[in-house]
This record gives sequence, structure tokens and C-alpha cells, in this order.
Amino acid sequence: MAEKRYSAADIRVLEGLEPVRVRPGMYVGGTNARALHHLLWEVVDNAVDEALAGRCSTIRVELTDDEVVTVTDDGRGIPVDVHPEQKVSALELVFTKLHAGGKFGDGGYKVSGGLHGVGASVTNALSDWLEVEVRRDKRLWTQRYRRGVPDGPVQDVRALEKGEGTGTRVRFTPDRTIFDKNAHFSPTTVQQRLREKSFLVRGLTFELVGPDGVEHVYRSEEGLADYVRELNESRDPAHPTVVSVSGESGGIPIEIALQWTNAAEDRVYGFCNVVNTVDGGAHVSGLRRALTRVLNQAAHDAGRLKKDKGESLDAKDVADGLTGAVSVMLEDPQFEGQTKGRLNNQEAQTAVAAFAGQALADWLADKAHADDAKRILDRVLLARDVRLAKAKISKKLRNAATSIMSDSNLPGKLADTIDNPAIPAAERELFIVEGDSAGGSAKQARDNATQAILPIRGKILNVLGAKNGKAFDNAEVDSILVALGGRKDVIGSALVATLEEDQLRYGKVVITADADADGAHIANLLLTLFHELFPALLQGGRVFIARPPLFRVALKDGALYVHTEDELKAALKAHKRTGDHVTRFKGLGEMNAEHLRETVFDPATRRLLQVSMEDAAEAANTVELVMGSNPAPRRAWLEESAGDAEVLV
Ligand code: TTJ
Repeated sequence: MAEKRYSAADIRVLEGLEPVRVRPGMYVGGTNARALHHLLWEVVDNAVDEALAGRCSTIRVELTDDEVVTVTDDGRGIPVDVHPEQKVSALELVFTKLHAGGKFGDGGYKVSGGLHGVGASVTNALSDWLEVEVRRDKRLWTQRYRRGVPDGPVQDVRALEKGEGTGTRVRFTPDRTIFDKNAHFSPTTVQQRLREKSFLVRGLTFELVGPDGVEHVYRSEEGLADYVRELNESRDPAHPTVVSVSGESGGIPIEIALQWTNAAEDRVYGFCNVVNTVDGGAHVSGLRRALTRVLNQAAHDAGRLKKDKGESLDAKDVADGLTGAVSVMLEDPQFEGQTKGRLNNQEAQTAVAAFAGQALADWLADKAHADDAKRILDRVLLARDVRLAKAKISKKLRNAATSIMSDSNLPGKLADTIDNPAIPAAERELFIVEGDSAGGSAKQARDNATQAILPIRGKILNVLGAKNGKAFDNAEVDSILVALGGRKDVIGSALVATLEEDQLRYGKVVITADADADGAHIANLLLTLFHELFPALLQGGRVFIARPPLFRVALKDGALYVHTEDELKAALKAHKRTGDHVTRFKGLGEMNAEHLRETVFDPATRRLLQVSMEDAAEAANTVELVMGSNPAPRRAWLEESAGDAEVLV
């Protein structure tokens, strides 16, 4: 160190960046992995600015080495000429002066200097070394820095070869004496961030090379509409076309994409200058305000709400199930809040509210969107109906202090357990039994203190494809819901079913079907039903399948029940019995109460199969695959899955 002589410029630089090294927390929010990623975002954001200026089409990030990160763009290249006032090159200023990021632009919108934008000089200050290459004015220029201090002036390396093009490349390695030992770049984090940005700058290509050498490419042509489509990929959209509008108001560029789903979540993402404003703010409030106004207007115009009766949608109705994104570009964004995640520019709220009000009304009025417009109205009006009904129910509960679910509403054919408050619901079992005649013998065989019988008639509805409330239109599905302690409310045009854990009337549900192919099919349908409508029961390990036997072999003392022909052969051989000692059960209905008690009801002797979520999912797949075709594969499913999961319960 003693040999190095600092020039006046070096000292100025040191003074400029020293605060960053002394208090990294002030500039990148700490010294952990998140802070480490800030170094990369600063550099990427500078390249994104060039893309926003329309001068850069590809940004490439290389994470091939754990310690060295490279960002390359094909923009114009950072200017290298000497800045008239500062007497050093513009390039050097970008990397050595705090907040120098936006100084050389042609105006326009800056990501750098935005939400966390503290400038590329911060990356430089917190890097062990950093190297920048600029391809510009037909020449290659470089400069190298150690902990923010230039090794020397910008170097004119050579003339560019034909086809090299223009651009900027920055390569750096974080200073390990500053960041935590376990702070490393995460390819997934970087991947997510670049992907998100790709939706915000249409047509900009991001290339990411991870440590495994695999290259990912992110690029979106339809911007936020692509983003919303992707967010809703795993959901059930309430209408097919993503609402997508863009334009400007009051000089502020605005882009909006929306799609309602049948889920209950409300997810509206806000962005300002290509940065996610995680706590929303002015732009998001502007959008919500416009949505409430536009959809109220549409509902009144369509005569679906009566304005004179004061019927209206509130902001919550409009947001129910909504997936949306709004992006604005501001010249002087103001972020507030603990993590600077909320946009505070009031003009952004006014602009978005005004733009969205008109653009959404036009979108909904467009003939090409008539079907979507109707479905969107259906969805928000349903949310309103549900809200009003819930308010009514809770008021009723408060006033009368009685459960709206009284025993008198239980299905008529349910043979319930006797009403003994000493036995908790958890110790009670509901047997869903195929066929009325089987139900009859089951009633004889059960222990009525703890075991209830619900006979189900014939083939039960395939609930796949019967969306939401529709399934509960089916009498059998409805009786299962009600027997379990669930509730069904007719709300507006839809049925809303709820089954709450603390309302469960039984601790176990046992599906009891014949040991033949048809029985297996019914079991599959019931499992599909539980999988689709009551997944919490499966998750809680509450669903079982009874395994009634096919044969009974009378022994010298007692009897043996077997489930397959092979088992029967083996049993006859082992016990030296013949066909004369065998009873074959064609179905549950043919078993007497004693046989049923032993094999299905008595916990000491019965065989139950506990059904996992995966088993039920497989059953649902099977139903989807074989519904209406050859019953053989259905049977195979039950027999295969019987193997490992069998337990005595
Ligand atoms: C500024 O206005 C004149 C033409 O060049 C503009 C500019 O600064 N472009 C620019 C900066 N392109 N790329 C960058 C950049 C790229 C990376 C990877 C890192 C940094 C700090 C800047």
C-alpha cells in the first residue's frame, strides 16, 4: 500500500465511495444474500434503462462462477469521453460517483436510481474487483477497479472487429470481507427476477447462464398479459381472455392486465419503472378505484344491480379472485415505507384511475369481449352475493345463538350413531355403503354407538368437470356433505359448500363397496369426490376403504375370510378344506350381519385401507381415464394399491 501514490482524483473517489464500504446497510440493506443480489440488480437495472431507451435488445447474465458475475448488453455502450466539469470520463463517473446513474441519459425513465437504485458505483464499491468493457465508437474500451478505486484511466484497447457491435459488459466479484460467508448468488432468485422484468419490457430478451452452464431465455411479446396468464396457469379462470390495456394518461405510460379466477385470492401486482412495488401504492389504488367504478356502471347498465335500490359492488367484490398487474413509468418515482415498497406519487393514482376507467369500460363494451364481460360480471356479482349471505348468516348466528345446521336437516337415509354426548365426534365413523340392501345388513352389523351408515344408491356422480357448487346439486354428493356436518348455502345463482374441521360429525369415513369391479368403480368415484371436494379429510388421514372378503372358508374352529381366488386356493390347501367349506359372497348384501361385523365393522378383526392424498389423486385420474370404458383397469387400481397400504384400524 505504501508504494501506491494516490492522485487527486483517486482521493476524491475514495471519499465518494467510502461511506458505502463503511455502511453497506445504508446502500444495499445489509450484508446477507439479499444485499449481495443488490450488486447484481444495480448493474442489470442500468442495462434495462438502455433497453427502455429503445437501444438494447438483449441482456445476458452469467453466473457460471460462484464468485464472478457477468452482465452484458448490446446497447450503445456507456460514453467514454471526458466529462467537461468533472474532468474524468463519463464511464468512470458511472462507477465511482454515487447516484451518477441517470446523469448521462437523454431523459426518459430510469430503473437505476429507482426503488433500490443506488447506482452501479455501489456495486463497484462493494466488489473486490470490477471490470467494465465498452464497445463504442468502433473501439473497445476498458477500466478496472479494486474496491471501487480505478486501477488507472479508461484504456483504449483496440479497434472493434467487423460485426462485434456495440454494448457494455460488466464483470465483478463481491468483496468477501464485506458480505456474510454464507451469502451466495442464487440462480433461482436471479431467474425469477429476470423473468419478471421480461414481462415488463416487451421484446427485451434476457439470457441467463446458470452455474450448470444451462442457458435460460426470458422474453415476452405480450407483456403483463403474458404475466397474468402465467400466474393463473395453476388456477381456474372465470373467463377465457386476459383483459389487457395499455396507453398513457397525464404523460404517464400505463399497462394493465387482469383475469378473474374462481379462487378467492386477490392478487394485484404493482410495478413502477420495471420494479415490483411489493406494498402497492398509488398505481394499485388507482386501478382498484377504477375497477369498482367501471364494474358498478356495467352491472347497473346490464340491469343486474338496481341503482335506485342502492345495490352496488364494493372494492372487495371486484377484487375477489382477481389476478392483475399494473405497471407505470414515472420520471421521478417516490417510494415509501420500511422497505420502500410502496409507490407514493399521487399523480400516478389519478392517471391510472382515469386511464383504467376509460380503457376498461371500452374493453368490456367491445363486442369481441361480450362473453368475457358477462363472465366477469357473473364473477363479481357472485362475490357480492356471497359477501351479503355471509353477513346475514353471521348476524343470524349472533342473534339466535343457534347452529343453522340442525339435526333435522340430516339426510333421511342416514342411520346415525345414537345421540350420546359422552362419545366425541372423533370416535365416530361414517360408513358410506353401496346400495340400500347392503345398507340394511350393515345397520344390523354396526355398533350404533360409534358407527353410522349412509347408503348410497347406484353410481355416484362423477364430480370431475362439475365445477364448484354444481356437484352439490347431486343428491348423493349433497347427503355426504350434510352427513359429515358440512353446510350448503344457496347464494345467488351458486351453491357454496363449507365443511369445517370443528364441525365434522365423524372422525373417520369408510367407503364400503362390493369386492367386485363395479364396487371398485364406485369406490373410485367416491375417492374422486373426496379428492375434489373434501381434500382436507384425505390430508387428515380420515378416509378409508373397507375390504369386504370374496370368500369365507369354514374351518374346524372358526372361519377364514379371503379376498382373491389365489388366496382361496392357498387357504384350502393349507387348511385341508374343500369347496364344500367355502361360501362365496356376491356382494355386501349377501353377507349376514355376523360376517359383515367381523370383516367390515369390528375394529378387532376388520381390514381397512387408509387412503392417502396420492391414492385419491390416482383414483381421480383413473376415473378420468376409464370413465365409461372397460371396468378391468379400475379393478386393477384397487387391487394394486391394496398391497402396501393395508392397515388394521
Ligand atoms: C447513456 O446515454 C448515451 C448512450 O449510452 C447510455 C448508457 O449509459 N447506456 C448504457 C449503460 N448501456 N448499458 C449500460 C450499462 C450496462 C451495464 C451492464 C452496467 C452498467 C453500469 C451500465
